[in-house]
Amino acid sequence: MSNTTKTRRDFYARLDPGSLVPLWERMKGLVPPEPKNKTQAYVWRFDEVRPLLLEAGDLLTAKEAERRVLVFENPALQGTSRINSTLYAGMQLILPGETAPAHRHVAGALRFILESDGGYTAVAGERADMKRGDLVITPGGAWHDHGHDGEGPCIWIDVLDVPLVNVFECGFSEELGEDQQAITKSDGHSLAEFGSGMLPMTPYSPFAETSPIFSYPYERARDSLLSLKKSNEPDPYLGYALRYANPLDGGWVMPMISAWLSHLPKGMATQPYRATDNQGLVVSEGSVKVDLDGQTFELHRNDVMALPGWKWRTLKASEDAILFHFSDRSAQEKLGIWKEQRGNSGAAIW
Ligand code: 1HN
Repeated sequence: MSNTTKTRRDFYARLDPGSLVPLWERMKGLVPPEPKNKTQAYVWRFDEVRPLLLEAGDLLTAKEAERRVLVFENPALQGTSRINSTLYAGMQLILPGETAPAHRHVAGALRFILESDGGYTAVAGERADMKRGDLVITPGGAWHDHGHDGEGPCIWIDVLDVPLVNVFECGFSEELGEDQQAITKSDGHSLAEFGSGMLPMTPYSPFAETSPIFSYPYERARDSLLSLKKSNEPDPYLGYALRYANPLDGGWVMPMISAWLSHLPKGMATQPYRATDNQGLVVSEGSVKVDLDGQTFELHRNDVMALPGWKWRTLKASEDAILFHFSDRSAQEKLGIWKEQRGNSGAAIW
């Protein structure tokens, strides 16, 4: 060790007891020249996760568990309950006759339904059926419980902004003390009031920054997405894509989580693209090959993938594919820090 190094080390050691550190030893880590995302690209295969989730169904009831979920924990983020750097995601099961009791918390949730015949969720006094492909929103602070009066397992993907809420250390939660909240609105109320291209005469926003629509039915979303093909060319970087929107401001459905659907016709390959948002992907229909910084992943129906931000990616559809995407883009945009690059020809990012 040179004399200078030793003198500096000695100096740093004297700073330590006073809770001081020299910025010049830390600066590059604080403001890296480009994003260094900790998230590992990773795929959870439905064929592997589903049997384990059903086994959990034999082990304990939904009520015992409060929420019977296998958490998608990114292998690079062990112990943090995160699928990527900023979002929580997991796969939930309820069985016929079960209820997941009513509670509420500051974190907001979205659910993408994989398998359901008679499952439903109740949000703020309104019941919404859960059908395959539906997007169901639980705004932060809203009472919610799940139930099932149909047949077979009801399985869905939950995505919550829990890690972001916890960065701010501003989380509250509360149990209602009842299995199910009182239903005060008719089924389909939020969709009728806010989701048919019309809005209430007197403006109001029942859930602050979150969309007032609880359920975006797959049938409608899918029809719209596939109808684009009749008149439009696909976006070369995204394929055919439509995002779930908050009808009150045209923004994303939730303040901290973005969600969109894309369709890649069989054989379509997207051009290199990267963006700073931390993403997740669920294959709703078909199969797709994802190339991420030279690593290839083959995904099939109901498989879930964690995609770190700012890595070059291309997607190729092995067969007609419909994909559900979620990310923290909404939060990044609100904070003014989201960036994307379309094509790796060295376009400026500033
Ligand atoms: C939650 O409330 C649900 O309501 C699912 O279904 C997953 C993960 C962490 C915290 C709250 C649900 C959750 C959760």
